[in-house]
Amino acid sequence: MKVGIIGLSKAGKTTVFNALTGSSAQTGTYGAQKANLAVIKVPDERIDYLSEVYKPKKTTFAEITFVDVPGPSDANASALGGTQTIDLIKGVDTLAAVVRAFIDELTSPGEVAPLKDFQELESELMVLDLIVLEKKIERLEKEHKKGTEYELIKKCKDWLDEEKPLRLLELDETEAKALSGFQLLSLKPLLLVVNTGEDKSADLTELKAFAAERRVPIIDFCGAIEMEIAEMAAAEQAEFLEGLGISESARNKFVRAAYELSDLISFLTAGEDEVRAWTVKKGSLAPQAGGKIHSDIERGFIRAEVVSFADFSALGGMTKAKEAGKVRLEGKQYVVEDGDIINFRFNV
Ligand SMILES: Nc1nc2c(ncn2[C@@H]2O[C@H](COP(=O)(O)OP(=O)(O)OP(=O)(O)O)[C@@H](O)[C@H]2O)c(=O)[nH]1
Ligand SMILES: [Mg+2]
Repeated sequence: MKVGIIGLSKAGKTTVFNALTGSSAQTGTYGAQKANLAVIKVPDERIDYLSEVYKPKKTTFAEITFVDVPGPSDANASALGGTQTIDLIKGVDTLAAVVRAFIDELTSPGEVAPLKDFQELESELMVLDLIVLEKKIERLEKEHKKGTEYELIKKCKDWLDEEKPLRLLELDETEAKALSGFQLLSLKPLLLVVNTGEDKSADLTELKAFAAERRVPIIDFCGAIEMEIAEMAAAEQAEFLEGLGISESARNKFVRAAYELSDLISFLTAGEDEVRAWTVKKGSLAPQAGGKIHSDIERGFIRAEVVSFADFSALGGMTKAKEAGKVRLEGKQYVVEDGDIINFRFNV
């Protein structure tokens, strides 16, 4: 999964990027034109457990790539800056919108208005989509191609004209597929990250109500504090979080929300060579899931040997799980579930 961090100038995008990834990209660099990139391992206690059991040569966690887009070079410019920035966010699967709710006259002066900022950001995503769709409509009209694609694009344009993001438009599978090539921004899953500041004094009631209406999940944390914690060694991190009364790190909060939002689940493979987590869409069938590992598995799929992690850990390993009849043989129509430990049988 690739996540793009967007937000108005000085919202704390780079600070949040550091908090989520443990990077130390420079913050407060007004008008920096460089994007920051980092890959994190998705924390997964099931993988930790399986590694203890199998002692594999290699342990591989699922990964998330974060892109922190540069803020606009000019305070009056649009929130998302220039073409380069827009191209960067077109390539991501999920958007994380950072809004400023911290009050700090020195580092980020001006009114603290998280709802207004979020609305501004969202309008900008919608306007960018409108530009793309209008161009396409014009071309199709010129070529006299007023078929189903034209109708679909018209429907999207009308929706945007009512100032509603495309993610709220009901689309069937064929329509969603037809639109995927346009990389429409307001269609991407969007997660709202409220950068609360140290004292959490900003009122978020209106913002929360609006986000709920727009079906945008919210997480909130203080970017500055979480950034400092993310730079510490793991053992120290836990201690600091507890000391500050923070129940869960920003990274863990974020990962959970992003998986839920994007309808993603993990299945696991375990053996002496490697213990590994794989990310798939909820509802994936066993052969598709196997295809994540290798296209041969999908092509030559025979059966999947499946045991849930819950059964595996409760019974204490594969042998015990087999004895208890908890290892199932599943066919092509099996819908993979989160936490399934799978061994694929295939033949090519
Ligand atoms: N007090 C306080 N300051 C913060 C917090 N988060 C960010 N800042 C400060 O706000 C300023 C802007 O933060 P950045 O993370 O650079 O913001 P940005 O959105 O990446 O900025 P641009 O990329 O220039 O648009 C920096 O000086 C940060 O130190 C916070 O939670 N509390
Ligand atoms: Mg920045």
